[in-house]
Parts: sequence; structure tokens; C-alpha cells
Amino acid sequence: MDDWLRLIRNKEKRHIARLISRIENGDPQKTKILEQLYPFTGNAWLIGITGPPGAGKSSLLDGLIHHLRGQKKTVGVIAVDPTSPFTGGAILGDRVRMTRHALDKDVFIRSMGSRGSLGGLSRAAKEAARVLDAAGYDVVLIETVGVGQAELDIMNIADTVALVLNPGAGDVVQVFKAGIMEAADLFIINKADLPGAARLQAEIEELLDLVKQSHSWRPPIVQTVSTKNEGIENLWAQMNKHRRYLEERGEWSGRRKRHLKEEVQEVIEDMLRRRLELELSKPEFQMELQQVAERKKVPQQVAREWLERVLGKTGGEI
Ligand SMILES: Nc1nc2c(ncn2[C@@H]2O[C@H](COP(=O)(O)OP(=O)(O)OP(=O)(O)O)[C@@H](O)[C@H]2O)c(=O)[nH]1
Ligand SMILES: [Mg+2]
Repeated sequence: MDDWLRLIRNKEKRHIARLISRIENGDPQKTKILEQLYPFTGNAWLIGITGPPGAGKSSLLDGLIHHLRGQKKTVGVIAVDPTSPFTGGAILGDRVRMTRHALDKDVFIRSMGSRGSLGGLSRAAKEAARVLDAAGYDVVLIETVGVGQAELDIMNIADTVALVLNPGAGDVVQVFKAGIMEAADLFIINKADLPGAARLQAEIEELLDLVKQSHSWRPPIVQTVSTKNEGIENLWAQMNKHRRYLEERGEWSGRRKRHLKEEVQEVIEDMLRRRLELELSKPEFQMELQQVAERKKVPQQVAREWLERVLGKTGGEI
């Protein structure tokens, strides 16, 4: 085994952090690195936690990490904030709220902002999660801010997805519209100490009745007060219930296969896009466009020819 891989497998945090940065910054060795890590992945339980800004995701994670450490489980965290231009450790510090675990060798926390991630933040977050998986963390928690498509995309690698909402925040309908109801395996009403928790619970139940679930799992709704560490144990119990549900039905591996298929597809699209961009940046292409403008060539014909340059002769009709 290469030295660097041994260091990662040994959960050397400094080396893990550096490796994630290299991957994030599009290191030329990136593909090779990911290839070497891959055989060691697949063991971590990937749990996604998403929700609107300030819902208490980080406070919840902090409580969850504490709870998991009590069970001697090792924990990796990727905290993704697309609204922050920063990436790395301390800068996001106070948004991350998990600093009490900084000295624990068996807890690794990484925050990621929009800066520096060459292949997009979502790609970078997924790759970072894979590094933590390969390092051997038992549980990898992925926090993302927001309730939109981009957050959902990141959640696409998670075995279990939890959505955090707050009483009185009025974002249930927005969540419903964004299609997150279907993606959530679990609802967390955090800040249950504030007025309106019962009402929010009723609203979520009502929406769950509306959404046609593709399977028999009905997402449980857990109330928490993360600042007082209340409800964390129940949250963990519900997450375990979800995992057992998936495993008993063969859905655990089914879901993972689906995620991997999506990943392969995503990478293909990404490769194609880059190859295409490279081809289309050539001056010849500008000349072709001129011909199209002068009605000497048909757009479809030019498109087909240039696609063939990228793909090689396909033989058939495209
Ligand atoms: N009253 C109350 N406040 C809470 C609770 N949980 C978190 N907070 C507060 O809500 C604020 C936001 O908490 P964070 O944990 O940073 O929330 P977040 O969702 O990670 O925030 P972003 O990452 O910035 O989107 C902090 O001031 C917390 O102290 C809770 O259960 N009850
Ligand atoms: Mg946070």
C-alpha cells in the first residue's frame, strides 16, 4: 500500500484534510487517487442532513457526534455551504458549531464553500465523503444548507436523508415544492422548544399523506432541541430503524447501486462536456459557425460533425 493511503487509512487528519483539498482543487492525480481509494469505500453509513439556513443542522450534528462517540463510533463530517465563498477548516468555524470535537482523533470535520471546487461543489462534496469513507469512519455526516435542487443533488449519495425544519419558519410548502418531501427519509423538527412544533408536525403529516411514497417507509418525524441535546437519542434510533428497513428489503444495496449508476452517468456527462468545450474552443469551429450564419451549412449538420469529432465515428444516426 502507498504511504499516503496508509496515512489516510490510519485516519491522520492532517493528511485527510490535505488530500480533500487536492481533490477539490482538481489535482492532476485526482482520478488516480480516487481509484486507489475506491476499494476501501462502501463501509461508512452516509447520512445527509439538509434544511434551511439556521435550522440548527450543525448544532444537531454536534449532538449526534457526541452521541455516536459515546458508542465508540468514528465520525466524519462534510459541512457544505454553497453561499460561502470559503472552504477549509477554521473560516466557517462559527457556522459549523462542532469545534468541541476538534481534538478528537476519531472525528473529522470539513467545511466546504463554493470556492475552489473545480468540478462543482456537489462533486467535491461527494468525493470528500468518499475519502472519509475510505479512511474508515463508521458514519459520515453530510450537512448542506438550503432546500433546493443543489442540496438534493448532494443528498444523492446518502443512505439516509434527514430534513431539518423549525416551528414557525413557514418553509414547509417551499420544501414540498422543491420535491424534498420525497427525498427525505426522516423529518426533524428542531427548535421544538419554540412555539408551533405541534402544528408543524401536523403540517408535515398532512403533506406526507399527499405525497405518494414509492415504498412503504413512512418518514418518521422527530422533535429535537439540539441546544439542550434533547431528542438526539431518539433521532439516532429512528435513523437505525430506517437503515434496518432498507437492509431487510434489500433496498440498502439497491439504493447504493442506483446512486453509483447516477454517479457514473454524471461523470460521463462531465467528461463529454469538457471534451466538447475543448473542441468548440477551436478557431475552426468559429469558421463553421460563420458558414451557418451565411446559410451555407445547416446547424444540425455542423452539430453532428462536431459531435463525431468528440465521440469518434459512431456509424449510426445521432
Ligand atoms: N431555541 C433553539 N435554538 C436553537 C436550537 N438549535 C439550534 N439553535 C440555534 O439556532 C442557530 C443556528 O444553529 P446552527 O446549528 O448553526 O444552524 P445551521 O442549520 O447549521 O445553520 P447554517 O449552517 O448557517 O445554515 C444558533 O444560534 C443555535 O444556537 C434549538 O433546538 N432551539
Ligand atoms: Mg451549519
